Amino acid sequence: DDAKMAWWREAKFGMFVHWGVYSATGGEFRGKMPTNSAEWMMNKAQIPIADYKVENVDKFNPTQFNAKTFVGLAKEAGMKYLVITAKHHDGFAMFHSTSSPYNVVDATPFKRDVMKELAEACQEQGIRFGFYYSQCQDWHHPGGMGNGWDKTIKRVSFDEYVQEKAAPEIKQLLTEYGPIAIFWWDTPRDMSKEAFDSLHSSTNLQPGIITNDRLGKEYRGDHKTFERHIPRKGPVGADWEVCMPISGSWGYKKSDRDFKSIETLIRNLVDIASKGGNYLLNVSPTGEGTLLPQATERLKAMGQWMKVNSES
Ligand code: FUL
Repeated sequence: DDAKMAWWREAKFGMFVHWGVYSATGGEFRGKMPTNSAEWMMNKAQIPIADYKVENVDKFNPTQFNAKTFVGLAKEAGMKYLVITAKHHDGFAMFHSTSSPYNVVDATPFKRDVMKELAEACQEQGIRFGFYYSQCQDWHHPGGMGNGWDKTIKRVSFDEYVQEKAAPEIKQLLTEYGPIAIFWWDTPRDMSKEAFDSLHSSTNLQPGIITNDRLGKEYRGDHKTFERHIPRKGPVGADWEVCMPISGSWGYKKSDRDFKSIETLIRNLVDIASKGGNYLLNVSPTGEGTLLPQATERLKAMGQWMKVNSES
């Protein structure tokens, strides 16, 4: 659909944000760093739900977070859209979910709906706003996929999870947060036709919304997602996007030393844009709610480079 894709094709550059209760400890669990990508720590360290609550949910209090400043930085970097983890695989909702109390407002000391704050700041500053939502994996709900380690869970069916949590949360995200430009599915698995239909049909609640290709095999969405790597050639006749963390981890990881150089980041952007794709560059707010100076510095430098090179 050319008309609806027009702004996205033009945009070229967007901000991806992985932020969740895993950020509170920077991917560390009781002094150990179980994983390369912090948002996977609950799974990699096989953390029981009860311990994750004590170590991460109860400690999530990002008092330095300021949505306006945050979005301002994306804008300064030359980014045109922002996609953020409304719920990652750990099952924790970073918005005020009305279907599960396992959310940032009801379960953390912070009690602020950070998705609402970001939605508003994006609207004010002219940045298109989108949600990432892990529709299949949910390591908290007893019917969600992926948690095979917590034996205290009394399992229920996946369809129950969809009906009780995923479907209503997605619906809420698409109706209570203003204009939503993008819905970004992740880690597709097989689901019943009913489950697919109920999730997929929700996206009609936002006219013109753009989705990626990770809902399920049969659903191609509006654009292809490449993860962490740039294809040698862009796929013919398809819209596509490369998502990539600015450092090594998607979620904030303490002592992450894998920040890409400014030169690499600018080359990546040029490489992708020249092949017809978009660059969705991920940043990782800390447990305080701010970015590390390494990230801020790089975003500003990219914005500066673009400014200089677009003035004739
Ligand atoms: C992956 C996820 O498992 C990662 O944690 C991350 O969100 C990445 C963008 O997609 O498949």
